[in-house]
Amino acid sequence: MSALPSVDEAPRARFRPPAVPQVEVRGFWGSRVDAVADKTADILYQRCVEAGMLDQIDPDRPVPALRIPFHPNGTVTMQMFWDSDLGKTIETAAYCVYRKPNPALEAKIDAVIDMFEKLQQEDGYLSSWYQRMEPGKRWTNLRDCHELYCAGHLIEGAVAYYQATGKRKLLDVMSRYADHIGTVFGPNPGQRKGYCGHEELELALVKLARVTGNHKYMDLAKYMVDQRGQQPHYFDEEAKARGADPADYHFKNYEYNQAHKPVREQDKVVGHAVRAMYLYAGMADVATEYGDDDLKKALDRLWDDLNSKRLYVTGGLGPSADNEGFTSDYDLPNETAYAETCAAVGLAFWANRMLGMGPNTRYADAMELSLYNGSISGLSLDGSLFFYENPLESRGGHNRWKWHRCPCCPPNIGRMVASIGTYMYGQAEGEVAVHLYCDSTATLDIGSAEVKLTQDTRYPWDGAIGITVDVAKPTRFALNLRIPGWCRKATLSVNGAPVDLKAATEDGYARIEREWKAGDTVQLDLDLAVEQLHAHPEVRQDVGRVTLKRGPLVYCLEGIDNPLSLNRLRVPAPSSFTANFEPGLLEGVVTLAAEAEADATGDWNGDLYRTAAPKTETVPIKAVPYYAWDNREPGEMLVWLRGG
Ligand code: FUB
Ligand code: ZN
Repeated sequence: MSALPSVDEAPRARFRPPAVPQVEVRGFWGSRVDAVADKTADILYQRCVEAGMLDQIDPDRPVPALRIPFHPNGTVTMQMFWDSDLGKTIETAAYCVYRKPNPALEAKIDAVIDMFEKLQQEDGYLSSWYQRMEPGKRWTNLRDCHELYCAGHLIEGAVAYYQATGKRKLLDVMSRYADHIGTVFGPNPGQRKGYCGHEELELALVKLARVTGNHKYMDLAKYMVDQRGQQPHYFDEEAKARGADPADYHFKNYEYNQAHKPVREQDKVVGHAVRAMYLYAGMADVATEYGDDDLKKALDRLWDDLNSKRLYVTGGLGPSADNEGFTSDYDLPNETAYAETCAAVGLAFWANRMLGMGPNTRYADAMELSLYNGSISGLSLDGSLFFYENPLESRGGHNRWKWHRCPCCPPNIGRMVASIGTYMYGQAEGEVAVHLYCDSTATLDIGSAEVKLTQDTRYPWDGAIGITVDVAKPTRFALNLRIPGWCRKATLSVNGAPVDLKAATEDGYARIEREWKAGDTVQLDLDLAVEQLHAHPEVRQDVGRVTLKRGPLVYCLEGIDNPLSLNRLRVPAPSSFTANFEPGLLEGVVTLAAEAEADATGDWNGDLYRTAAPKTETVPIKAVPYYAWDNREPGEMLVWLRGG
């Protein structure tokens, strides 16, 4: 379905993700996708309606009153990015109706698309906020008002809806809008030298270019990436043009939106976490498509900064609610962690796009970490309730909610889960890569042929992975299989013959290039040992504490499974833990059980303080995967446990 534009100068293989219809997902992620298809997709639509979004986009209805008051700074209301919430809802619905036909939902989405089509202006412009709520103000405040961000999410929705249903109305609408944006913004005389304060359009334009085969959208994405942070600063000029003082900015400097300097000079992940992740994802797409090593170098500096100093062990990120983002190095508070669901989803976007430049498990490890932990923690197991913040410790008061005034996270986690198959594989000229293991069947495009790969596995509960190859005729290609960075012991065989993993592995991927025949089999066994992780000593909140991890899953203790207040417990050595699959618990999870030590309280006789150290007692403890917490009765939760 997709026409991949080629850029002749690009020196290396470009790995593009398969479209959702190319991957049939079963197993662990299959049941997550089913929850989204069965529940979340309808809920998202319904909540958007209840919020009043359709009143804003439907040109046949009277212009509605403002439903969400402006922020005290006077420039922003969450209502101005309702188009983005609808864009993500359309995207989620697209993937879901492909997986499980849902004619009622599809009809509702078709009606929403009709509204957008009707709303679109002659020149292609499309924004329910600026056309209906703030007419005459378009392109006056890109810094704050999410105008191009909304365009980006509607483009992503359009691409998904086309790929999943074959219906191209929204794709045509959004192509016209992108054409319009391309006339307004760009390097030529008379064009605005702008870009959005909330990144998103960049990565969306790459998707649009890939699906339409129209390279000008890619060029526009590249332009916006490279224009960011240049002088004279667009946000300053734009503020002056609307009669505002550029210094009168709520966030004081442009680190908040990663526009403090040109992106190729940036080396610290700063500011608003979701914005940062979306920008880096767009940059990685551009670096992939243009074979741009200079941009990749900047991305690798940013990658190292995030991964060595600013990332939660769960793959969550952005500790502070003040800027919804980053603070200082090693500042990773647990109980107050903001760690927005969208930010972890954004990290999966970024990591996935770094893999466009070639398989490398440093990126896939982080993608897997955020997917299995800090992202899906944001969605209840049944697909009906959500987290915005994903703390690593709770006294019991942090619980899932039905909706949020700022509903960015529910459709973000919805679309990510429903499109999970696209993260599992990469396809390039003569090559395929398996980034994630999950029971699934993928039909991949290697240029000259189609390759079908069927994974048979219970991963992440079990590390045994069988892969069967299917090709129409014997075909030479390279199969790149990820050996996760966390795995201490792995074995690999092809058609029963062992492969020397050390010799075959580069950047954490075993590369097997040969002529493959239908029925060839690969067996990969990954050891899933229980491990204890320690944090860098500068992370003050985690000193003396450990986290339990098994394979890609980070574990936590919940009050409901444990006899004492969680901070009284001290965990024993990793080898003392037994891993048990419990089919009836939390939709089937491997739990970790051990005997822990605890500070006894029986002999305190009403004292609050005393000179004698507490006595020690032994108690059984049980840990569950972090993503599954708060799916039972509310209670305590702890990721960083006191070490033994
Ligand atoms: O501003 C749009 C979205 O709302 C951001 O990505 C989230 O952090 C939330 O502020
Ligand atoms: Zn969010």
